[in-house]
Amino acid sequence: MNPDLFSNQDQLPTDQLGPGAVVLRQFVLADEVPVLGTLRDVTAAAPFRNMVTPRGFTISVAMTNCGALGWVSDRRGYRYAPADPLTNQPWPPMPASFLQIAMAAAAQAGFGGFLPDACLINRYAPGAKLTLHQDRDEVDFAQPIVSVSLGLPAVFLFGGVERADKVQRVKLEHGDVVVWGGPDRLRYHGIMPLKHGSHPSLGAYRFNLTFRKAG
Ligand code: MD6
Ligand code: FE
Repeated sequence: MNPDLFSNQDQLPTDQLGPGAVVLRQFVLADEVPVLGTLRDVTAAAPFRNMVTPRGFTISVAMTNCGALGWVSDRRGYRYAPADPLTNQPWPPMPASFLQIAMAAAAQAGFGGFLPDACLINRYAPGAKLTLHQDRDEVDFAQPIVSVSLGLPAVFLFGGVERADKVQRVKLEHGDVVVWGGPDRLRYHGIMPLKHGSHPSLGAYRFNLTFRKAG
């Protein structure tokens, strides 16, 4: 890692996690108020729910989506779907402010022209975790992923392309954005169990927005 490396463009620190993976520290802090308001509106329209895995385990992270496609998991498998299975209605549209952040972060990380059609919204309560996994339900692995952290801090686990590869531990805080793609697109990753705490605007939760070009 390269702590305290400052980008020319916005003077915010960045950490390079790999040739195609970077943490843009505090990237959304300037937009925090509108983003949090929009997050509330979206999650009122499509509430958080705990999905089950194909094997029948309940995922500890509560999830919802916005955009043309939403990531869903149930006994039939993992996939992207155009409608919320709770209502059979389309997911809430991708808010312009979300799209703008995702496109700007991708461009700053060297992935110009990123146009996400899916935003998975994760909510972690204390103890919630995400075990090591690869993101491979998308059609085009040439497209990067943009991941926005809000609320309580978490430890992001960043492994290699094999499950048994050594894992880096990276603290992600409110406003940080991880962009990854290219040679790092299929690296294993996860989130350690969330620690208790209270964030001034988001309380006892961590939220994560993950933007993808899914279809
Ligand atoms: C999270 N993130 O940060 C979980 N996946 O809550 C992910 O699983 C993830 O941050 C792909 C790319 C970036 C990510
Ligand atoms: Fe992931």
